[in-house]
Amino acid sequence: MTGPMMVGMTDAVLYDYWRSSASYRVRIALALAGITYDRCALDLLAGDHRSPAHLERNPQGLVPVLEIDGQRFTQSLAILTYLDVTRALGLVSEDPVERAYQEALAQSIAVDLHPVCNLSVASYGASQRNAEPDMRDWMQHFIAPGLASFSRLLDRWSETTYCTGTAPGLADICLIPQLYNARRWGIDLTPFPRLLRVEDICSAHPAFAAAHPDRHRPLGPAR
Ligand SMILES: N[C@@H](CCC(=O)N[C@@H](CS)C(=O)NCC(=O)O)C(=O)O
Repeated sequence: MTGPMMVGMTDAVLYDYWRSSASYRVRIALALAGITYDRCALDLLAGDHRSPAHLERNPQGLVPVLEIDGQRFTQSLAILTYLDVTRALGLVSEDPVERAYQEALAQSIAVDLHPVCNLSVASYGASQRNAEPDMRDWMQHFIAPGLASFSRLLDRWSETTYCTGTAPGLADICLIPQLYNARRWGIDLTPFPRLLRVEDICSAHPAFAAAHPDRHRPLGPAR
């Protein structure tokens, strides 16, 4: 870890990297909210984010991480939503239609554009430059660790039925398609028994069953 951890009478601690755009988003929102914070600067190029201490903060090994209100949050969009709701920042419209369009606009960068440019993805891509491109290797390289991080994040919730409660939630809706995708690429799911139990429960739910790709597969050979 580089850079001093500036301790003072502040409201929060932000673990970030100066050039990280996800961290930059959170710094903007903190400033909009007038929240003072201690900054704990990690050096991504030195691998600080993969240290045991940081993996304890964020099993995904990414920045930003924000400690605030007695909580430790990861994921910049989740943090922005939290700050927006708790500090009334007005970052999105209250009108559901306008809000959906505004979120789509933001997500086009944060959810689609940004991930393919982040350090670990870009480094892996560059390291494969002279190798025969292998889709399966690529998928396995990212999906298995992604599911491992998801599992560790899920440890926050004691096991009930679905990921985070007794009714289907956002996490289930994202997990189930990803498990389907993992199987497609031959990823061994046995290290994730809890995810498989959630999958069993979701499979029995009519909404998940109705949405399964096999119910929507075009006629003819799979492509
Ligand atoms: N979706 C996450 C993405 C976080 C992310 O990718 N952070 C980058 C810096 S912008 C990072 O930590 N990269 C380290 C790596 O790729 O190994 C968020 O919005 O917080």
